Amino acid sequence: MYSAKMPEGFLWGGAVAAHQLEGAWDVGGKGVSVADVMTVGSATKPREITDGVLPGKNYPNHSAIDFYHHYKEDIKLLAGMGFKAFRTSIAWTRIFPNGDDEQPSEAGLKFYDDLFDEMHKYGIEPVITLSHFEMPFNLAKNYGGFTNRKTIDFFVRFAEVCFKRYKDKVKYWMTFNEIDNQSAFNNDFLMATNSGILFKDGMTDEEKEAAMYQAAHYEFVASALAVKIGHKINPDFKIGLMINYSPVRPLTPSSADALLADKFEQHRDFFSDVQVFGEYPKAIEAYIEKHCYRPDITDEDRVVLKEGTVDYVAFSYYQSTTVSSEKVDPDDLSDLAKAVAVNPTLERSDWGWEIDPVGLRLALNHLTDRYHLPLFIVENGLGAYDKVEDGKIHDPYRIDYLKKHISEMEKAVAIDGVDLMGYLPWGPIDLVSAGTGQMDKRYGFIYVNKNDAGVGDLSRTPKDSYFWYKKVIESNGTDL
Ligand code: P53
Repeated sequence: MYSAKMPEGFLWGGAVAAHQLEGAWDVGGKGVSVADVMTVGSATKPREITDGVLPGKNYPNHSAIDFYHHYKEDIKLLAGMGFKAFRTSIAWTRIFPNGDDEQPSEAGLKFYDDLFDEMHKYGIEPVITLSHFEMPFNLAKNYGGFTNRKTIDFFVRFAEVCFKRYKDKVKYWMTFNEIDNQSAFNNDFLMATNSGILFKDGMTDEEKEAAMYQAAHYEFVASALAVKIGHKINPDFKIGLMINYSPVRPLTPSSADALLADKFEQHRDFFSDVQVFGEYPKAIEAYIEKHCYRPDITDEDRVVLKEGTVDYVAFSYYQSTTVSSEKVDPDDLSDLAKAVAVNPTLERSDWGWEIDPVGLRLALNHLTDRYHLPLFIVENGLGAYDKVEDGKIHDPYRIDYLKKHISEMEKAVAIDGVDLMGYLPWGPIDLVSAGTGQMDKRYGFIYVNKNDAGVGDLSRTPKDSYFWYKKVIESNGTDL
């Protein structure tokens, strides 16, 4: 298997999000977030988004793996693999419980002070997402989330408080996690997690798409303002965007499929285009115009977008996307999901996610060619069922997946010259799945004893992959 030494200072580590592991959902004055009103689902059953926290429902994020009370033990275990960096998010509702509060909560700020100190004790660099699927529920329910211009101010206030408080503890920031997920504007889960939009029954697809373009625009402005303020607070900050990147390819060699693949990619890349170039791509301006969506975009907004462009491009990579024009006209991209086809050359995980290591090399090349900025892989991995046998967890499938992806990543760096900041695979310690709310969809190097029903003593056990990944880091990527 191909391997190459990564550059000096390469950030090996892992990535999580506050709401998926902290638990303690109402401790220290924390408010209710959109993640707190999502029930448990499964590979086939979507999570339900309830109107507030209702009795008798199973909300897995409420307790998660109780990282809030176990973080010292957990950071120590991660440090045992030689982690150089650890990505997590700051739960917005620990700092501003309702989102529109005048003053931040000291208890929330203190928790992250302690967490970052603990990481620095082991030489682990924090990589921090400001908004990772956990907007205050109050902003979603009573303000319409990011469809409301006021939410820009609430987010910017939150960002500014965090930048000021942690200016000497955190250098690497990201504004919005996977901001491009909402391109699937008729998916209730993705709209709630990205933008705090809770659709009312009976809304048409056109109304949903219009809401998405408006929310995305306000997020771009909020992100650009945060970048500007952050750089003033500490000029050494590196503030990035974050997308869920999936290289798109045609199912057949037909020109219709090729055109569709390009159009599909345009509709997803536009989220990163705006944050890197500080302006909307022509194709999207034309699309919005043609569909008469007319989002509120002011001249002043356009100046802000230009002034607040990002320092680097962070992305998650799980799978590539294959599209077919059989059911979709490339001039009518109102339902991107309908264009997606099964790629017959790839295997799939138990949750139907296609496994495509070479897709990661393609992603690194595409993003470098398009943006000419440093890249950062801040998620990658395989969600899988694990079995405990005699107290041990043998997970060769996870090692195999990661090994192949790291090898392709190393080709992109060593052969293709990609400027890559680091590799932070998803969920180094088992946590609650975002998509399904399950515990049994596991990504971790560290097993956490808790199942989908919420049963287990929360004990932590290193899996075989733990010792394998330690070797990879120790050898700076040469010993796969
Ligand atoms: P889970 C959808 C598509 C791709 C990535 O996902 C996604 C989602 C939302 O589920 O989420 C990212 O847990 C996200 C993480 C999430 C991870 O991928 O559904 O940034 O919060 O946990 C894996 O298996």
